[in-house]
Amino acid sequence: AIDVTLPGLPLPAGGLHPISRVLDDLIGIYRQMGYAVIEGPEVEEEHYNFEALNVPWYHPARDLQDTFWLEDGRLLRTHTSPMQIRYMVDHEPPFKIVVRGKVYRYEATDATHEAMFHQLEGLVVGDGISMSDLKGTIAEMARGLYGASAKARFQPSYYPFVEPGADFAVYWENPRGESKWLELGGCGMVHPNVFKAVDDLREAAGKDRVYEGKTGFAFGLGLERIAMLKYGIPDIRYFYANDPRVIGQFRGEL
Ligand code: TYR
Repeated sequence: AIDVTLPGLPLPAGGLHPISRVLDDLIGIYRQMGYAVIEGPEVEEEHYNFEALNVPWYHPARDLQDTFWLEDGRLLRTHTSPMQIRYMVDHEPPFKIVVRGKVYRYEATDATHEAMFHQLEGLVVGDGISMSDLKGTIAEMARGLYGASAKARFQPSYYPFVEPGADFAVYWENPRGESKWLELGGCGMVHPNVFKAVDDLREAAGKDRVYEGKTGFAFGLGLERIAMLKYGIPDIRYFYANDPRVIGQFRGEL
């Protein structure tokens, strides 16, 4: 006989991958600031991944070693920045967007490098957008991630698609009271050559040139480092090895 009053067995539950969790946190922070969230193609045209972003053929970032090329001349995007171009060709300012997605680099893997990883890219374009708007935005993200006392720091850096450009770090304190500056990503003011490349593409598509004279900022960061630190995951390769001893720890907490 069946005792229908016995409690049932728990159903096996899935769980969100640590990268999904970090992404959800970040997207929540940016939605609160009024950003739209978009995605784009992982197979990309060379022109969008490089030239239109002011990365000429002779730039070291173009080193063929870093890029997965397809036989038809397209490539796996090396960053989410080509979506800056695609979005601006299709939309007029003002706007605030973040782009989420996978990116690919042809390089040896080790504890901190994977051939595929995730980025979140931001782009804000309008009139009179300044570097202090950018800094306030990154500081707001830092507070959203690490609490009200979190700080953000900028250091001058170079990316062809911004001028001036910077790397940003956030001050991070863990529950044990240990703290350090965590380098998260790059950012800067959108380079005029990028706006020009966008207007050229728009003109070729029969659209108005609306970007020359606008101002904007952009930023890009990787999600894996944030997740490694947050969840104490020592090796980036663990995220995608599908080892149940790792991902099983994220079960049942949807
Ligand atoms: N695309 C850069 C990278 O992958 C990150 C970045 C994004 C830097 C936007 C600056 C910027 O404005 O390394």
